[in-house]
Amino acid sequence: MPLQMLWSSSQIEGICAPLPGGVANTAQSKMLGKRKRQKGISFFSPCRLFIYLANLYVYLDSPPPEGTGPDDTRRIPHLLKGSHYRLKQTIMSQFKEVSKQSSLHPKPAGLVLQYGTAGFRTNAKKLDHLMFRMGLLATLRSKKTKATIGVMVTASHNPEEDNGLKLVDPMGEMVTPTWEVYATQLANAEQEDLLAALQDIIEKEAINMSQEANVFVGKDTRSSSASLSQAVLDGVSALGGHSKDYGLVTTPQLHYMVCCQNTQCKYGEATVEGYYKKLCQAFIQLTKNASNCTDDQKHLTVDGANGIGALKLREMESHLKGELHISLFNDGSKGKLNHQCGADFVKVQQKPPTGIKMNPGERCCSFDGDADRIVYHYADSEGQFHLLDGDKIATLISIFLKELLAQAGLDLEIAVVQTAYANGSSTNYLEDTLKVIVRCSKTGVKHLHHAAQEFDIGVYFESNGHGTVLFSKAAEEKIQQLAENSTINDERKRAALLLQNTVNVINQTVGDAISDMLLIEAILAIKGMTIQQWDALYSDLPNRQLKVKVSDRRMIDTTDAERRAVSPAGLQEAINTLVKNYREARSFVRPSGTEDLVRVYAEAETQESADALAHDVSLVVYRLAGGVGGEPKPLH
Ligand code: NG1
Ligand code: ZN
Repeated sequence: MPLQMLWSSSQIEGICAPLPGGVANTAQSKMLGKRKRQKGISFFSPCRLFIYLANLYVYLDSPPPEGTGPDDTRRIPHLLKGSHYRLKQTIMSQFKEVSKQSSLHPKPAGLVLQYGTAGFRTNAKKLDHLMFRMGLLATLRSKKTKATIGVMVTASHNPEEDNGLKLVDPMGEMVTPTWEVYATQLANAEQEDLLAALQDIIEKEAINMSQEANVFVGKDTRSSSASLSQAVLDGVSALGGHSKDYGLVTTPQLHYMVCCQNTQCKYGEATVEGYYKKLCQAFIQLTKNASNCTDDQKHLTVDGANGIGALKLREMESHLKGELHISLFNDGSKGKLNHQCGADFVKVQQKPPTGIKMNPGERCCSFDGDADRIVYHYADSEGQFHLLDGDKIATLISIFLKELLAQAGLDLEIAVVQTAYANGSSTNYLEDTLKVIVRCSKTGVKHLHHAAQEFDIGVYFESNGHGTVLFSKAAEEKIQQLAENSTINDERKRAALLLQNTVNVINQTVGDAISDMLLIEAILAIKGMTIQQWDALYSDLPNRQLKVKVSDRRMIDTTDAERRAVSPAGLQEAINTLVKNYREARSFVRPSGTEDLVRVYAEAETQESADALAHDVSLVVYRLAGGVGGEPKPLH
């Protein structure tokens, strides 16, 4: 029997029970040595051990029994070469269950899916097998990390007919990139190769299959989410994992639960009630510093995108104790999810959501379909629409934090992480006026989150409104110590307490529309600032985002945080030439990670120029990167 596996101590812990008849493999007996002998385990003679191993080797090395089809569980032992006998028994019974259950969640032959910028996303009808398999993968990830893992069933801002899935790692962050690759492999393994694909991951990651597994599952309000989340639960139970079904929750709420669970509730209580309590208490503490706030200023109109965020906001309202008056529209009672409303619609179309009543000058915000994004907006007295996107949110939060750090006398480094989509004016304002460090990362919150972790305080936001603030452990401790220090003056004390409550109101696991909304509302109240004053911090450069359909979007490869294209040949040079035709202009292209298309971004001094440049660049992409369908048409 090939003993190619090097046993890690955790694996040994998992399998240290003796084999039938007291057999232990040689590697194991050496490593366990004295400890096992003390427990009185008898060993076979070397000769009998050799015969036993030789028989096992022959058994495992023989071809699968004749006449067994791909789904026949009699093939399973042949996938398990090299594993320990006892462990093999465990895996065999689990694999039998997987094989049985997976036939109830068959993969449509030939379907290929990819774990993209924010998990899997496509038409809900194609996702049953994927959900089951991600239940399996989450169970393996939980065994590997010895922690609770999260699975969220949602397609965020996509149309109602779509669905998708995001995997959540132990601290509530997005799953690590190596496992995104496993997710894609497992999703695409044809039905007959599923067990081999599973075995491959188990071996590569040296997973101890007798380790307990725990998976938290949540879902959004899509009609397909109920059966799809059941498929995830089936996957978890097929591999013997434990699951907790949180039912309808926002994506950030599920991230929060996972983090609470794995920090033994240090981050908070792992219940929806616990989430409301923690955030609302911090909000109320913050707004105590806004004693002059009128009822008008406490009023906010919310566009719930007809999604889960609306439902959860209703649940939370009583915890706010009248400190925020919410008028909720697009609450899902009649409109369609994300249709003509929600953060993505408002940001991309640059217009107000439908289904909402807005008076001139009134503060309004829009959530996306799973409530991990938020943008603010208002109409002025002339009826002109104004959008305050993720860049403006990051700016407001950075100003607030910078002022508090100065008042508290705390020397903590603060940085803002953006993507290439950040409006040029916001970057200039942050660097030149506010004088904070600005970093540009690749699109997708996992990249921003990672970059923000390098600073004492990392404020990260995508322009589309997905973002949060991260405080390093050291920064949190300094803030905590200062807040508890009784010898400092009132100004420092007040600032320290405000910082402490800011840490508590923010969901540090991931961008969270509800938590961001509470922080923004508190900042505006404390500073006595109107939405118009906030908007006037800087003026956005006019910009335009377009989409181009191509035969294979992977043809486009980028570098420099996606700001320059390195392939196809000639594309970047062509973009550079076009940009020179406009003032204050910038443009870049990148393949989308959530849709099968290429995104084009352009900004310039005027809206006409931004639109014209975006169109010019779309044409170049169409011509050089294998555009499909008709040529892009000019916007005007
Ligand atoms: P893609 O499709 O990769 O551009 C979009 C957003 C991202 C991110 C993800 C996940 C833009 C330009 N892109 O990604 O920022 O939020 O969806 O939701 O908004
Ligand atoms: Zn979302």
